[in-house]
Amino acid sequence: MKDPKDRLDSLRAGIERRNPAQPEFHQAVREVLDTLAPVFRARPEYAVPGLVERLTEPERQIVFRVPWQDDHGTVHVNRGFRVEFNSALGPYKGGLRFHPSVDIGVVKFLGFEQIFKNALTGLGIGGGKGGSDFDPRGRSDAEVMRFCQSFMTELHRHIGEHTDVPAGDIGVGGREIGYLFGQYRRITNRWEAGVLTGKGTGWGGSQIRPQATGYGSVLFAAEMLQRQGLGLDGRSAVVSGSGNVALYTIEKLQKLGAYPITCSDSEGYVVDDKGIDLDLLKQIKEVERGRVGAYAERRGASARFVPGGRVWEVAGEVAFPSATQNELGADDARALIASGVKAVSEGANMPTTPEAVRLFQEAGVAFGPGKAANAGGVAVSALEMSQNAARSAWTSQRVEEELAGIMRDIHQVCHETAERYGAPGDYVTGANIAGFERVADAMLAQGVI
Ligand code: NDP
Ligand code: 2IT
Repeated sequence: MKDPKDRLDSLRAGIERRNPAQPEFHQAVREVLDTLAPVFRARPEYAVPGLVERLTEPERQIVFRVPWQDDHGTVHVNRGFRVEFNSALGPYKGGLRFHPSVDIGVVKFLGFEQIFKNALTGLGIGGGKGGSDFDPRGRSDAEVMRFCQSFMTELHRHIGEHTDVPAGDIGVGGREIGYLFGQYRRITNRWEAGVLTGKGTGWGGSQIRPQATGYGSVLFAAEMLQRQGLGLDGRSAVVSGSGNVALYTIEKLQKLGAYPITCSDSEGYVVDDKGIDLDLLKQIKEVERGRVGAYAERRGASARFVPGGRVWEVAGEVAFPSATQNELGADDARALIASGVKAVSEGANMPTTPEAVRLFQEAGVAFGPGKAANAGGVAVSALEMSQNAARSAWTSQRVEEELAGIMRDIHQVCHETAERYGAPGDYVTGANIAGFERVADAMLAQGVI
């Protein structure tokens, strides 16, 4: 029999041939397949022909036209996507991303990651992702509303509380979920709260959902540090991004006594020697929808804005890439390692390039991959679905406790799985294999579909 490593390599080559011009999808697939050889050796039942082929081929891919009119009456045409990747463990679940860089390859990479992440939560959710190349930046509320209504006019026929449950991601937050939910309700004439998550708390949303991804990423970092006998208290932290995930990463770090000193957007980064003033940053980002450059202008002498730079130039003991894919490369990793970084927790999806991951691991830096470290967001989405199904609303305290328990469990299963397969401390291998085992077991039990 062919060695599993050779077989996985030739499967990967075939996947790349069949899906040309999708570099992010190739990267996400490769990162998973490169860690699976030990599990194929130990458990030959996974080596059945067709399993990996099915796992890497979405169950359904929907691409549609989204026409809308701006405030001047000009018509724009965007492209909408929903990739329903795998429903072996539950309804497709995953966010919607509105960003000009979105194409089918990006949505497929995110959907593929989501399968394993959602499996790690243990909450019975399959993997999916969607979005559009629409750029919400600089658009009025009315324009965003018309875009969301047009997007949902097509999407509504594909989703449902037992079928596919979208949520937010880059460019999609509470405002967009509101407009999307309104249009879904109008078209279907149903109060079907569980069709979307990330809703407002007054109309079916869960407490702590906006905070959950960032909070969870910090909790995951705390677990990794604890394994090394270390804590977060008093540690300097570098955080990238200034959106939903970054803001609540900073908030949780401050609550746990750490000292976040950076944030960023696509124009550059801010470093604040006194530590980020979160009220000011939230005012600029959440209320004014402004840029981080404005933070430095208003904060005074302790902060400066570095146009075009990357936060990883700043020394920090813990690092939280929380903006977008491939934002932390090999040179950035070398700089962080030289500055003495102890742990890296991926709040974003695939923000660290494969070479940078390898450098961190070789240097003995605890590295939490996104599919484990940022799973708190989708986990609380699943808790929102539970509350919707029971027509109940949990307290913040209850949701926070559940989130903490889920992040602890995810850390534990990743750690144990890595040890079991001879890779102690390698959370990438642990997360990929633990997620894979859960999905593969369900797929094998449910037959060739
Ligand atoms: P937001 O839209 O709230 O914020 C995105 C942030 O990342 C902004 O600061 C944005 O800057 C920056 N950014 C986005 N694209 C780029 C780019 N191409 N280059 C440089 N900076 C960029 O999104 P979220 O905070 O929700 O998402 C951040 C990351 O976290 C994404 O990878 C997402 O997939 C992941 N994630 C999100 C979850 C959630 O619950 N929201 C759950 C799990 C993961 P700018 O405004 O200049 O574009
Ligand atoms: O990448 C992600 O996990 C998300 N954007 C959240 C998905 C969700 O369904 O809450």
